[in-house]
Amino acid sequence: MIVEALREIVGDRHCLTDAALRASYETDWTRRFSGSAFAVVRPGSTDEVAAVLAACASARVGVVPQGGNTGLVGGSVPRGGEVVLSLLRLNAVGDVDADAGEVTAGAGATLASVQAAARSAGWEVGVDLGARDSATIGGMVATNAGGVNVLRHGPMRRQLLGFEAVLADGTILRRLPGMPKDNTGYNLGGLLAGSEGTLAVITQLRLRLVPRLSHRAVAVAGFADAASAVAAAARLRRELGSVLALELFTDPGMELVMRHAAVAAPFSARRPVYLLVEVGSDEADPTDGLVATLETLDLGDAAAVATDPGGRHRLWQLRERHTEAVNAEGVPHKLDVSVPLGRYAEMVERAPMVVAAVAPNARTIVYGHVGDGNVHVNVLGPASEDEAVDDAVLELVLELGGSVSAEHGIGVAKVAWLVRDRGAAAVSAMRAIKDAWDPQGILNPGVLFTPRQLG
Ligand code: FAD
Ligand code: 2HG
Ligand code: ZN
Repeated sequence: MIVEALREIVGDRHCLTDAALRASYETDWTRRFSGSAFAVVRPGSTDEVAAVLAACASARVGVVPQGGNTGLVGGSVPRGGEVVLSLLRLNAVGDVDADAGEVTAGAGATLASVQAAARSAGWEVGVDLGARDSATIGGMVATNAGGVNVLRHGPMRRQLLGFEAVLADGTILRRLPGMPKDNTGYNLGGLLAGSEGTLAVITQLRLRLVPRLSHRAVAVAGFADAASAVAAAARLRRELGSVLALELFTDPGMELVMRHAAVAAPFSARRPVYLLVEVGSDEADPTDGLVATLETLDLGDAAAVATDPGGRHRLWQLRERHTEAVNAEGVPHKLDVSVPLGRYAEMVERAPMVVAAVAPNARTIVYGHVGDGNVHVNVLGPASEDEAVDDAVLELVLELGGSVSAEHGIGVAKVAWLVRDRGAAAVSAMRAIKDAWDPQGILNPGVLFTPRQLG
């Protein structure tokens, strides 16, 4: 019955029940999380999304919203028996308002497509990340994605000026004009940022844009240990107002990237820890300032600077292709966490140790957005369902006063840790919001909270 209703709404071609056609929607990017969907539906308009949700609500069928399926915490794939609602057909990117620096995009538009539109009008999107060709604007708001420019422009929530979304019962909420000042009660769009598909299905977004920079330079520098790299990062940030990105990676990670992504080393010397820094300005060229600060760091021949687009891209590949290189080695356990900057070096040094204590044969690769205190701990070796290494790393994060999720979200991967991190009162306040917006619990059951029986 429900399948017939869904076919009627989206058309036969966009209601997939055949196992082979559903497969790519059922497994996540890491291959750690998967489940079978009752059906995959691909609506082509907001009205169709509303009708799909109303049909699923009356049939009491769970719904998993899905954008580019690049999420890394298992929130975009079914747990078993839900309808996957793919937003990829809602991919229109509207005209950029070049005076206001704003754009409206469909939830299914990729970040790369919105970046292209923004650039052609002389603007830039404030958030950038390695999955730009597949990650969607809707998924990025749903996860409140961070990426490499948070220290300059903030995460997705900060880019949000308006939204359109559909509630679990099919009601459409719309507030799209995009006004930087709009104090008319609760900020419902802000609430959707980071809601991971549990409150509503986002269908359109209005984003603020940021100015395009005329000068950019990227440097990679090598250090003897994490503490000196973190100290250098703090100094670069303090002394250079033009810092756009501050990233950290280690030699084992660079080794993997060179092997799997055919990227060349930045210089002949090898060091245990590397820092990537990008500066950018639309006024004076910041390259001289960057070089002058690097010279005071006593790096010897362990430094490389690039100002041309090709050279900058080559240096960025060393950091950006870690995720893909790790995936080429196996199915990783991913712990995306943040700690106060003063504990960052300790986190980088101790993460492999706490992993080794519970899984002596595991390999730990650490990298991250050091400018935001964000560490990505990747562990290869333990079986997907063995959570001992996850628990050991997250225990360390809480000991260091950090957050168990910096930018990827809770998904299904860290549900048990949400209450440990935020406390019972905060989680029950979240649950009250969830129950008010989605009383039957049909939206992304099992994400953020332990699942309840559908109402
Ligand atoms: P999906 O994976 O499809 O979904 C993610 C979550 O959002 C799910 O819970 C889903 O149900 C929900 N959702 C998706 N669309 C909607 C919608 N329209 N309405 C309601 N809920 C929805 N993340 C970062 O933060 N920073 C990074 O630097 C970064 N780099 C990455 C690099 C690589 C190579 C990869 C593979 C991933 C990276 N990620 C990063 C993770 C991922 O790209 C982000 O989480 C991204 O925001 C997910 O977008 P998506 O469209 O793929 O969403
Ligand atoms: C990144 O910063 C992404 O590259 C992915 O957030 C992190 O692979 C990861 O663990
Ligand atoms: Zn990241």
